[in-house]
Amino acid sequence: MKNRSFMYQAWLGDIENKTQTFKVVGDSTADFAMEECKHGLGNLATDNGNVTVNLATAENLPAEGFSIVGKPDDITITGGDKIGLLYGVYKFLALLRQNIDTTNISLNDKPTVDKRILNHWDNIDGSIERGYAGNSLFFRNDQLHFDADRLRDYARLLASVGINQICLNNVNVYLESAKLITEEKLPDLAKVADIFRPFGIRLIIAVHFESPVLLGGIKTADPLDEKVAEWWQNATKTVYKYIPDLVGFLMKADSEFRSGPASMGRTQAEGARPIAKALKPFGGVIYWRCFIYNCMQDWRDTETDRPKAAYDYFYPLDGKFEDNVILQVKHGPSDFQVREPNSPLLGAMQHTPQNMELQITQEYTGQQKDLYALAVQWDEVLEHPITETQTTRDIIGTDNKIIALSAVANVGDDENWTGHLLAQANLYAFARLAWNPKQTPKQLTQEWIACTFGNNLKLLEPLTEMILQSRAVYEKYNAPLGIGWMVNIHHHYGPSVDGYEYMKWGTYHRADTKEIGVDRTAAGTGYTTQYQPYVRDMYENLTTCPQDMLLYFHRLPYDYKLKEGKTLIQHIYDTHFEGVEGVEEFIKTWDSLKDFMPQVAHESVKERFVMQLENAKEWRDVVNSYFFRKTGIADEKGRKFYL
Ligand code: GCW
Repeated sequence: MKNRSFMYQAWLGDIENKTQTFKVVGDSTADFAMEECKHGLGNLATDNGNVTVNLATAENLPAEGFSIVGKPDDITITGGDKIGLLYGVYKFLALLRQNIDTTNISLNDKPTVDKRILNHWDNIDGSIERGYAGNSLFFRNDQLHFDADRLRDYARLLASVGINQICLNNVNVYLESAKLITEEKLPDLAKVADIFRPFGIRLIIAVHFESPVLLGGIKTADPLDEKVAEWWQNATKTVYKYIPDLVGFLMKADSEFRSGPASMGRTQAEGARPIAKALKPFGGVIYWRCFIYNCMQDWRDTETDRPKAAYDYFYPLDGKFEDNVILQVKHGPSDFQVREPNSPLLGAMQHTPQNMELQITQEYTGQQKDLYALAVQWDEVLEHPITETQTTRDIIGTDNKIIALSAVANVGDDENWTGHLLAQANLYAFARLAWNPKQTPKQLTQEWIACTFGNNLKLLEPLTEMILQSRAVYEKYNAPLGIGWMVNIHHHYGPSVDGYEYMKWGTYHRADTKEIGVDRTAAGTGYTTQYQPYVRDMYENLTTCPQDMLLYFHRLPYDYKLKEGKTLIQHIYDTHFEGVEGVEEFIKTWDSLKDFMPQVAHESVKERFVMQLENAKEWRDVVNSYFFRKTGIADEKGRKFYL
């Protein structure tokens, strides 16, 4: 069972501590925290343990915050409230897991952001949109369907890293999932809420804009129609009867064939209003997604530029939303690509709170077959400037512009939760960043490794290094210099340079025999002008535009000389060879780590690396051959291209 529990429990697995046993005691507020503490300690928790663990709450600490004070024979964990205490307990267990001495320890912690959210894209039939780790933990055959024990483990896993809100159903809501806000499905949904509640995790429900029509039989979903407003009020009342602590709703409207206010000639602010008003008496919020663009573009149309869309739609509406509407903005203006700038909408609005959306599930980043350290990418997202003196990280926090962080989950019912065992590090990193966005990718990666595999330096150092490099390696064999896409259509795994080039989704690289890239400067599509002056100028200017985003902002000839003196085309050839070599190195490193973990863990990751190597080679060969044929420019190193 040890191996299974290793895979299943992830970083909350068994603690081996040879010198200490623990007697857990607590005041009346500590009941659940005590249970969790004993559960985490396993055999080390006994009635006559040599270290006493005292659990209590105290009003002088902030909500969700905690302190841990250690003495040789006793540890006192105090929470600002029950949940803070629970977080303190998990922190203590994590310290033990990492073999960190808790004698004489003294620490205080509290979250920077009070809305730390996971969005599942689970369909009610049990499948998962962009899911790479099995089927849904929550749904089957148009019903809620779950293993309560496993859900409790999942709740524990999430609470142990501080997640406190979760949306179970996909933002693409269809008829059956629309019914989650009706009496037909609410009793079962309430059971899930009951499982998550003691862990401090509250539910969000993704809703359908046309609900009044689909579920209420009303002729229109026009947000200005009184019957529509009344319908939302009644529906919301019913929902809160079953789940009184529901966070609120999540809406994807007017996006990728989902209906919304625009189709009725209304603005997004008008569209959100009746729903926001219905939620208000219950303290509920609505997360309103900003992922809106024209997905019916003609590739010959060079005026329309997809990255401009969200800003164009939403910026003029600043101040027009109800105060319980939180705009959910994807971090980049494209769509979770390997490399893109931050959305100019982030931080631009003065009167409208925002929720920055990240994607943990690896849709464009290797689909949990390829290793990809999202923490590295997110660090860049957080460092992205808003002005000369302010970064995105600076505007995150409960009293700031970005008041919430959310991410699309990478979890399914696979034994190890995430398909690729090492992809757990991404889930871990997101949650810890939502708790404290100041943590570095290295800290987060090391912590996850130490919690999962132990802190033997012979494992910790090479594995940390490998994980941290994985983003760069993946990027090398993918679409070059920030141009994005070039993936197989629909499923988005593997290369197809022209896959989306002539389709309607607005994602064009526009490569011809001479040039590649999109001119998004003021002289081009004008996208750069959506940024504040400092950022606009940085991207506008070829010499200050970060090299890895050159083709996102500029259209350049293949013989354009990059900073290091290489031509653009040679850079493409070289990086694609280097990417494959990087994966070969990973495999060597991984092979050398065999003795530091259960066989089952080692083998499962090895299988993924074999797939990754195939993928990297295919990218190398397809991309290099494509550009060689298109340009006729030979590789300076005379290497053979496969195709
Ligand atoms: O680009 C798309 C993804 C869709 C997803 C959408 C979104 C849930 O390919 O699968 O739909 O983004 O974020 O709404």
